[in-house]
Amino acid sequence: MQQDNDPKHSSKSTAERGNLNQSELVNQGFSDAPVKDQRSFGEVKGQNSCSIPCDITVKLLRDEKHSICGNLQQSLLAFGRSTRKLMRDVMEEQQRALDILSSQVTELMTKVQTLSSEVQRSNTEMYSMKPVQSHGRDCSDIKDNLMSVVPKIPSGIYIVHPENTDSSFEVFCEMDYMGGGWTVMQRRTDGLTDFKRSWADYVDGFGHLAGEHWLGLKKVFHIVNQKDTRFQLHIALVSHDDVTSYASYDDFRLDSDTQFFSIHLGRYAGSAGDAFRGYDQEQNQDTAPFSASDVDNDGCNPFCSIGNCTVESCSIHYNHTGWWFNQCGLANLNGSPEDAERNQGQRMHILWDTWRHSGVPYTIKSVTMKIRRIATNN
Ligand SMILES: [Ca+2]
Repeated sequence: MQQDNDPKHSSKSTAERGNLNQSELVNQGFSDAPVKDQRSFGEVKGQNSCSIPCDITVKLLRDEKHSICGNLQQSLLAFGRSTRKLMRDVMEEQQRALDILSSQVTELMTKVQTLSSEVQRSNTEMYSMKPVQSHGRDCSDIKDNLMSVVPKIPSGIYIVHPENTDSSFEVFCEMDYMGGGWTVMQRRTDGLTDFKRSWADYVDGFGHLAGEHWLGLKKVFHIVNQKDTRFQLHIALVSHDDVTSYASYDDFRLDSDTQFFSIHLGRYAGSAGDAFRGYDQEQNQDTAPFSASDVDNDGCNPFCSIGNCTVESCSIHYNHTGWWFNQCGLANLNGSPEDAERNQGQRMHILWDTWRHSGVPYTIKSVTMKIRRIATNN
């Protein structure tokens, strides 16, 4: 009680109360209560004890509030800055990774380009190894020229330059078969080359010389029309059950393109029958002009009756192949070697209808047409 009466003590406790009031008011200051209410609160509570004028307290509190808010704002700003920096760092890191990746891709692309140009270069070198000079006028001429120099002449692709022409071209020469010197003008073995071709293709030739091909009517014309030469034609056939046979003509030549490369054949010899001439004049293809699916010289005008079919175009009837058709006839060596069924009335297969076994035509799986010079007595 005595302590309470001590004015000093009393004033200290008043100050303490004032401090207490201040801290209470600080708590209040964080509330959104209007300043006016705070004043009335201070007035009520500190009517006898408030030593600091209330408006100063309010000002102090307001300043403190502003400083806390300022600090908060600063912290928020700093947080925002550090977040942005973090994001920037992450993005920079990703960009660096991307840069490394893209440079690796570029490096790989360069390597691929180098490799492909390397391959191209070696291919070019391989092709440029082929001789550019012609080896002779045709395969018989090459054989005659090389015979005294080389003990054994290999079969393969040679360059020929027939007499009285301004063109050189590649041909396949068979140097082993029946004495050699054969220029291959057609080969059908595996069905990998498409023989459904236009007139222009049959004139120029197509396929691969080492495999299936048609040398081309123009090139064959140049070879067989050289001065003081005669050519024989040899047709070698193999059946699906590996029986072999042949048909040979002791003279073979073609007319020029203005006569649609009409075929002219000499005497026949062989084991496969003379399918070029057939059994009667109507089937005879000797002297017939060449036909293709887009050039019709087949003698079916307006149409022929083949079996149960009415045929306007033998080429289309025979799977769009080119041949010296005459009312179609019994020969078409440009058919397919595949053992395929007849398709929609079309005849797909290689045809040499005079080659028969017990009256049934052989199914032919491969054929080669080759020509060779005949020694002339002039
Ligand atoms: Ca016709």
